[in-house]
Amino acid sequence: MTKNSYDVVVVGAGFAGLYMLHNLRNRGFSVKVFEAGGDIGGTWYWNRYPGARCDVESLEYSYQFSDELQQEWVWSERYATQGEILRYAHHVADRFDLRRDIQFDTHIAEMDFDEASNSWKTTTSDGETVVSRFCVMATGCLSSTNIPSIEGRNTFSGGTYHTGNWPHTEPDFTGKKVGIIGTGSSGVQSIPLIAEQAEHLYVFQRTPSYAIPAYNGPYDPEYERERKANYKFYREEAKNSRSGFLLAINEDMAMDVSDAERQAVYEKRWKRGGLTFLGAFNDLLTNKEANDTAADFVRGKIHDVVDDPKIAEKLSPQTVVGCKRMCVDTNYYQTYNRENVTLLDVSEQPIDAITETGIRRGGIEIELDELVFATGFDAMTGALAKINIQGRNKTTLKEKWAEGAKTYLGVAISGFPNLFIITGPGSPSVLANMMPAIEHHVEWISDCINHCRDTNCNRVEASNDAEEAWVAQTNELASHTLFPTCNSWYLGANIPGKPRIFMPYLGFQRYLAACEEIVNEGYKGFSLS
Ligand code: NA7
Repeated sequence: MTKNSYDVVVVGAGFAGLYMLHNLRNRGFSVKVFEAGGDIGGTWYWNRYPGARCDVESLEYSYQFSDELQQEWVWSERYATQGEILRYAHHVADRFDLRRDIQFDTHIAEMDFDEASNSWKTTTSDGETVVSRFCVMATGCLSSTNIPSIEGRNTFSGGTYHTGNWPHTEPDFTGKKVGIIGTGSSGVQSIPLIAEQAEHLYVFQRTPSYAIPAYNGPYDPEYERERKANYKFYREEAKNSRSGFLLAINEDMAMDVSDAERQAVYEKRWKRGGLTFLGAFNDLLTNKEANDTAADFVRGKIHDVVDDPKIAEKLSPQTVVGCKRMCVDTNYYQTYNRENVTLLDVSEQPIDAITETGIRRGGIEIELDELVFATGFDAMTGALAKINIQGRNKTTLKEKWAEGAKTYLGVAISGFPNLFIITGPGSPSVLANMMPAIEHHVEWISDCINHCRDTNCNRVEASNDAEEAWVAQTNELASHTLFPTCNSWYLGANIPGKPRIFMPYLGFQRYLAACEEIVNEGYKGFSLS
């Protein structure tokens, strides 16, 4: 084997890439990982904005492949900060000696499949090439930042930031007039902290989000001890759930109980905090009438917190709860009671332009020193689309996905043999708990590569029919829910011109069962040759 030849090339050194490397290396494969960032961590390397935290509880948003690891690591809070999660990633990399196979600060420009040798040639933007039988794309599903093409966006002379590409030297907003565009999870998390620093914060909101209080705080040692003592049980419970984490979904239907009972259930969930609110009733995401009751409840809470009823009204979403990912907040709505915070509704009065000195809206210029884009990502496909990936017959992935992203199981693409994606479109990852989804994909892919080695196969490829059936099933499952009713990034609707296709597969447990069945039936839907 030459120096530039490997069994597997992995692109990305976030949690997916790190575990992929570890798992494949343990099985004796030679692996090379390329990472665009200067260090490990992926999402948690880039998203360093004030208030960045995970919205899944720390004891669940963590690896389970090593019991020693899950026992030894101590999480300080219910919802860990970006910094703590990154420290955890570093601990994992050190513990399993992962860095020696990772090349940092390296963008991948091209990947070409050679049909004669059944191998991939990967080319970096510096022109370095490596050859491998297999490639695994661990490029993340929320990693390609979206900056909207607002007129004059490059003319602003102050500091500009995107929450998903936050500078490593923390900006100081003290005494500054700051504008922030976007009120999704990143906006909701950062707005309260930026408001504490800034002289004045202007929030440009297009669509309000539903936010549920986190009630974050240090873990109770007894709670942590019990969870860790029974980790196996809790992890299994999560795998057997719809979402891959413990939402404690109530089996009752919302409209089958009295109004008073329903309110009491919502109240209890609200006090518990976090995404478990969505588990208040079994049919919240399938029955509009049921969903309306939850929406009314949250709107009522917003009005309770926000002093000015007009601002409360503007902050109150009219969309389906949970249709876009709910935000988990700390003092978000309370922030609008501050005198130094102004909410500007850009659905009512759009931004005309970004200028050298601020933002012009309705002919009036709002002067700003700093401008923050909390405008999200070209989700699930963006990072892959940036690489010129050429499969069989020189077809590029961009061409293949021109009408919408299609995969088989969210891990393989017809026409792109020996290439795997972790948490790709068609996988349940973004509507589930990302960590167990990543671990599952990694293990499934690694098993498949291993199976290929054991059976002397050189090429593994998803069939077009299997892929079409998977896409149809993904959309069919979504069509029985309220998910397709809003302009979410799940549908690609946040990016102008992006083809609309519902990308996440609904149902974590169902997905795991499908993947297992496909293997048991001899990798049904794949050709192994
Ligand atoms: P999101 O959830 O995609 O939020 C992006 C926000 O930016 C959202 O409020 C958008 O409004 C807003 N946006 C985007 N383009 C514009 C323009 N042109 N004008 C005004 N407002 C705009 O991204 P996040 O980073 O907050 O969260 C991503 C995920 O990370 C989240 O789902 C969690 O899983 C963690 P819109 O709703 O499109 O009207």
